[in-house]
Amino acid sequence: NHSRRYLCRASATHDEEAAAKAAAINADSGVPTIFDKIIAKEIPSTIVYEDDKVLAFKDVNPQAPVHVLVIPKVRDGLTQLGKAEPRHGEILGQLLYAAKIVAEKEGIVDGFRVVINNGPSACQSVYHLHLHVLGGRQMNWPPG
Ligand code: TR5
Repeated sequence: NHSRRYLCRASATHDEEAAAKAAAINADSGVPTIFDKIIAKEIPSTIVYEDDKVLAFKDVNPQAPVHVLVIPKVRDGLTQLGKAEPRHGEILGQLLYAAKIVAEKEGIVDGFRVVINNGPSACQSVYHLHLHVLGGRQMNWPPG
């Protein structure tokens, strides 16, 4: 449905029209993203956890007192969860386990939320799979 409007909050503006355009521009094109530069440490980030397969760093625009992104160091086609294939099973498990380690390190293991935004209608803006680990406040339900 190409006439659909995506009501995602853009980082630079809250204007809905600009956000809709940003969502369309950010649709999955398979090109490298800003996260590759974070993995390569060409762009600084506050790393919370790292191993050979996974990197976890603080979100630059936090939506909760704790907001950490957990990403695979090698994207291997995982621009979004919807592109997952059987070969991705191991890294998907490693990402989820890393989310738990992050929650422990950040002191929120008793109450935290893990979110994956998949595609424009879920307001995905970076097309390199990432788990949001959120906590440090009461999380509400349903999410927006
Ligand atoms: O919207 P989705 O689910 O795709 O999540 C992407 C997340 O990446 C957002 O929560 C952004 O705030 C976050 N983000 C974007 C950039 C960035 C970042 N987190 C840490 N460091 C960042 N840098 C250096 N640059 C970004 N463009």
